[in-house]
Amino acid sequence: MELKQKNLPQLAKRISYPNYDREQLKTGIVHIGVGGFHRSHQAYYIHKLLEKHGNMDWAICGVGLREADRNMANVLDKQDCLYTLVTQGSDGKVECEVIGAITEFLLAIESPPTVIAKLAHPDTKIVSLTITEGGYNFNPTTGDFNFENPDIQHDLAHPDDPKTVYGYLTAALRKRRADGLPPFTILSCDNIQHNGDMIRKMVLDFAKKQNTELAKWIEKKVGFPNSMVDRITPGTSSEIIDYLKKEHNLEDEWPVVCEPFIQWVVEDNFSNDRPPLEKLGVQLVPDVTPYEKMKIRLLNAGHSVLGIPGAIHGHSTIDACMQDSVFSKFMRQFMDKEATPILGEVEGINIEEYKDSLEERFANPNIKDSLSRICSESSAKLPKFLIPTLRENLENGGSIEYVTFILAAWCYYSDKNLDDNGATLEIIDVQKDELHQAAKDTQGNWKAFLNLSEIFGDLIENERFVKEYIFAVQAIYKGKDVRKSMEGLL
Ligand code: CS2
Repeated sequence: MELKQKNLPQLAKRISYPNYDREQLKTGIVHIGVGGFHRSHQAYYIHKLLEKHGNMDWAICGVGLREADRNMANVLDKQDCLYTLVTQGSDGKVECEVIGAITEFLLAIESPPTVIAKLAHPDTKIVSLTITEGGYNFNPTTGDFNFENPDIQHDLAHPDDPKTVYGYLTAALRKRRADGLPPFTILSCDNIQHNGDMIRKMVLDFAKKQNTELAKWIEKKVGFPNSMVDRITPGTSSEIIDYLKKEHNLEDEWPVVCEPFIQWVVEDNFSNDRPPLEKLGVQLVPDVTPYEKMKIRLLNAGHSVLGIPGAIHGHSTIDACMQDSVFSKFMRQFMDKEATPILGEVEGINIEEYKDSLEERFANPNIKDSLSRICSESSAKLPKFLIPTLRENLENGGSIEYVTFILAAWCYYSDKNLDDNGATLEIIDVQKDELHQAAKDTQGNWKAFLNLSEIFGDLIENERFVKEYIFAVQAIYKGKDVRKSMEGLL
């Protein structure tokens, strides 16, 4: 049976589906960047709101800005924007729910004016984003907005026919202002510390170039709450599509798998109405800083710490790394010795328990979170997840050997494209070629990779770090066994 609104009543009892009238919903949220994570996290919270609290104003309209979003557009179009969320517990418990919170999806390249009109519609109160760590268009060394990006140049020249998120947001805000409407809140849900402050700075930098009056209005009126989001969501595998077909006679072309754990901590700084998120267990706090730092520096960093050497060793998933005691010990020591000392107190959270819970979540054998997903776009992730920890420890005289080892392993990974068994590694990174170029001279010049100043800044001038880095990179290249080199640090 195809997943469609009209077929829902025929679903097997074991699958729950929206009990609310989707026809009656209003779109309060436009979300840019609908992938697995948005569908397992924010859309799930909103689904619960619609289901339990009968609040009909908060349906989501998804927007895809890239050609690559066409698949999502096609699938959601066929399935009345419905999809199945399959929650996999570590005890083998599986829960399947059809989520109905997304009611519309717009592929921006098909019709920019339709997207601008949707964003500028009076019902739209929030524009949320998951555009990935690399999607913010800033120069990692200076932190400034990158005006050299040709799409940005295009958007400045064609304000009514934009391509980038900045072009869309400002076009819609301009229209709202002209129409006498209040602005929407811009809510970033990416794994970037101070994600709200970051998107605010970028939007304002862009808007100032375009229209100073508009920029002033945005500065005064638009709320950009910082938020911390969390739910491990691996890529969708063909196994799960087959499972739904076989077990439940349900044909869903793009279901989402996730873990049971879910968390959202948001600053209560909305410039327009917001849904009563507190009723759903979302934590609304005055300052999200300690939570986001804790999550990014432990969970996201922990993923990269397992993922990069794990891929080189030949592991294929995070849970496989966790079953390997060298990897799980290495990760815990990284957390204990390098990440924890710089975190400080997090109100209401016991960091030791938090780390224990991360170990359990990572070890969930039913979440086959692939290392190719974890290692993808490391050039955008590591400057957010790991390098700040290194810098802070360099400043404080703290331990740096674990982070440094991972950066050295990343060099090897970018250079060789091979795992320790000789199998080719699939590297997914927009900077793949630059990374390879920098890494390939390592054996003639052990520091070569550190010349990537966009990523490493001035670290190549730090004597203590460079010494540690050369030690690690030589051990990895000469030892030809990354696992053994890790063992040497335990
Ligand atoms: C992962 C995240 O992309 C990554 O490297 O660490 O996607 C992680 O699974 C989520 O942030 C969990 O909330």
